[in-house]
Amino acid sequence: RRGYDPRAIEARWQRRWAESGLYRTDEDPGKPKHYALTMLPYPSGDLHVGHWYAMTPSDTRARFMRMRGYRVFFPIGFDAFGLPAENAAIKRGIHPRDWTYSNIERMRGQLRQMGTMFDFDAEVVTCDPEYYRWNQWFFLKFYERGLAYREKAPVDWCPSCNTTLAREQVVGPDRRCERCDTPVVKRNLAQWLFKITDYAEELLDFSKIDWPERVKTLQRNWIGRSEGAEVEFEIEGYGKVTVFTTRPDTLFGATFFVVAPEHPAVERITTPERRDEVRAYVERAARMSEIDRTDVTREKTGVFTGAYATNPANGEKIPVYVADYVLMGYGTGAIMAVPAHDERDFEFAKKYGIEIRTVIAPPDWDGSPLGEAYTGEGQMVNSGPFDGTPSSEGIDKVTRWLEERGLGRPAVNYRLRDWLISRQRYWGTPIPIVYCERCGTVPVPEEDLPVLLPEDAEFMPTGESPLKFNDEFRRTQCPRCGGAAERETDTMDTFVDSSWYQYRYLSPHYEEGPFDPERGKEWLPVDQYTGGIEHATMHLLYTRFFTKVMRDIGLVDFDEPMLRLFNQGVILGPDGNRMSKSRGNVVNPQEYVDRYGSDVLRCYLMFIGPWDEGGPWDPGGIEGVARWLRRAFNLVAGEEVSEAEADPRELSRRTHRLVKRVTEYLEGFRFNTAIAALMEHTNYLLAVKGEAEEGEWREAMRTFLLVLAPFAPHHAEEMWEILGEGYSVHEQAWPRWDEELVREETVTLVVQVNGKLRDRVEAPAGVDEGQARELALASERVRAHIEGKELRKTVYVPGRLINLVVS
Ligand code: ANZ
Ligand code: ZN
Repeated sequence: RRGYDPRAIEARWQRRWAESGLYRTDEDPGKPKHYALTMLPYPSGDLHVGHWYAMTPSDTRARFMRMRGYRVFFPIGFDAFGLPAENAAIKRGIHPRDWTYSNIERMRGQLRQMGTMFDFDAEVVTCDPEYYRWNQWFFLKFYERGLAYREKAPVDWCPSCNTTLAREQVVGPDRRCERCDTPVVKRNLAQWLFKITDYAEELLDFSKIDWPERVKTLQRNWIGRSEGAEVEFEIEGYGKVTVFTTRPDTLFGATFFVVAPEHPAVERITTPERRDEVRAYVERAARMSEIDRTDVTREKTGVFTGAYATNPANGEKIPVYVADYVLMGYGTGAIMAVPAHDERDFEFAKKYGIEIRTVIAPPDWDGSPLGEAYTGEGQMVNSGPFDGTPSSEGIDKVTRWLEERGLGRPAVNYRLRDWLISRQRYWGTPIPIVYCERCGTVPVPEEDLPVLLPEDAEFMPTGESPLKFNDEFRRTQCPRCGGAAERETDTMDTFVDSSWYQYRYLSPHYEEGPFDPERGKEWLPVDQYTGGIEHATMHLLYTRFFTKVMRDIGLVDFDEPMLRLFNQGVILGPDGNRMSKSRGNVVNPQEYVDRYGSDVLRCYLMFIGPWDEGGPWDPGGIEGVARWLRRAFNLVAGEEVSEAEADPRELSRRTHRLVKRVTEYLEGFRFNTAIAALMEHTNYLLAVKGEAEEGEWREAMRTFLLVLAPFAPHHAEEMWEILGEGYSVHEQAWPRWDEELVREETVTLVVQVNGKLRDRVEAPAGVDEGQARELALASERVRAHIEGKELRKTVYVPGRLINLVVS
């Protein structure tokens, strides 16, 4: 018999599992497939407890599916491009490639220590040319279909560091530069974008996926669909300017007109005497963030352009303002302002003395001026031929009326913007485009991919792409005419990499396409995805978009990348805050792995609370879990028996009940209750150890180890071997249970006080002494006999009788 040394046990099994290829993906076509995917980590240096929290429950679930008879694909990889590598290069003079690959090397070892069933043969590293080549290939496919285009677009710019910033470098509610704390401004640069807006409507359809309501709501709001109308207003001496409105029923109440500071009409409509003021205002607005501009609590500001627009409904001339609360990126960048029925317009009109004309009467309106904007429904008034029409009908009626006169049309508007993928960064995928003086923008031919990222680059931030300063990279020949040309020097947003990595896992070295279609038929789509909710509106939206484009290209024949999604919560540091490197409250898993082993850490993380809620890290809690596994181990190896009384005849029933519970909990991702059930069962087993009939005991132990295996894979394997069951517990079928046996049966307990029968109570089968005592003490009749006396002891005959000895 071996002693209990979890670290030695774990090291030994990890070696054996690797040698025997236990976790090589099962390709048995006779089994149903299950593709389990956990979000791939960024190779930041060391795995932290957050990685363990995300990955090990996913592993438990994948193991469970495997035992239930599925062939399971459970891969892992590294999301390896991105800023931290470049920042390390700037700070410490290490090449981003060296920094990244050495981190990956270290994290690979740490991943193996987790005791997961990851198939490491499927590993993908997104900064490998054999991976990013396919980012470039996708770019070309998008470009062919008009889904990749170049446009001047505003980017975040730090005026002090003199560089554009990636989204994650802009921090805090007031949007400051991560490095120097300077407020970020917008700057117009020519940028590549992916046309995700073409798929806005389809992305709102969640009918084919089983995803958490929270994620769907976040995506729905992010896409932000609004129905309404486009209406054309004539601006004197300029021409037509279109507005988007959700309230065409209020058209007669439009008493002024507003264009965004960036609106192309601004320069031309502004009268000479207003020019200086307007220009100064436009410049000020350019320095502000969008968040500030849309902050509803901020005082509204604007300037009159000197121009007038004609309200197409009543021919009135209304003043045109420039105001920063109107954004260029939404709708058309111009609005008809209806102060009586829009809060922002109301505030603006009050401030600048503009008429506030009620056109929708509130239910009990007496005709007097409104004290605040009325945004509800009501009857149309002051609206010419529409007077008396309920506003809900007015929306359609006014739209049709405008359409008949060629002044407007129904319109749908989305908040969603196209996905800006250009980064003025080194450590990313080069965009496969060449600019030729004669031929213009020329895509790199497919057969010339990959466009390799060159080794040497200047990392110091200058505001320009580092690749711009690498002549060898930049200067090239035009693939079309052979003349001198220049390469695009921006790289791609790393969210491109993670938009399709689940496909690459299937055949990481495949050279004919992004993935082997034969493998795709075997495994796609992903059946179960797990990861954090913080990715709801970026990664999880982008990967849906990519899959729809892949479908339209003919690469896949389904619409959604991941059928089911489960979001884990966050684990909090000892200070109660979200664990993060910047807060300095991270817990290093290594310390705990060294002390207790992986199984204890895995089980502890699953035990701390419902997985979708996360929970606080409590070092005391991990002790308890360590004790549990040690006691469980003693079931097969140690001397330990429990003092507690329990009924050995309940062994079979309780075993079946355990199987049923753990199965149901695992189906629902309720790892914490599953572990609680395993703990309770362990206590029971210890209490009846040595009392049960041998064959029955062995059967019960086998079953216990089978259901323990997904949670504590090393312990279960070791105990399985000690039990003499061979190798490996992880290749066994998940046990079944007998419904008949698990039905909560009750027994009748005889309750005595000092040996005299006083009552009979109903109790669940398998009731233990503590529960029996509680039930007995709850009985009125029993209490009448012990009142004022002291309970000396109880005598318990399991499932039959309890005697309260009092004096
Ligand atoms: C007239 C009007 C009257 C409006 C009224 C509202 C109430 P959602 O629902 O978010 O789509 N709007 C349009 N484009 C804008 C822009 N670029 N910047 C700021 N505001 C803009 O909002 C649509 C409404 O927001 C539009 O309907 C427009 O104001 C405003 F009683 O038009 B409304
Ligand atoms: Zn050319």
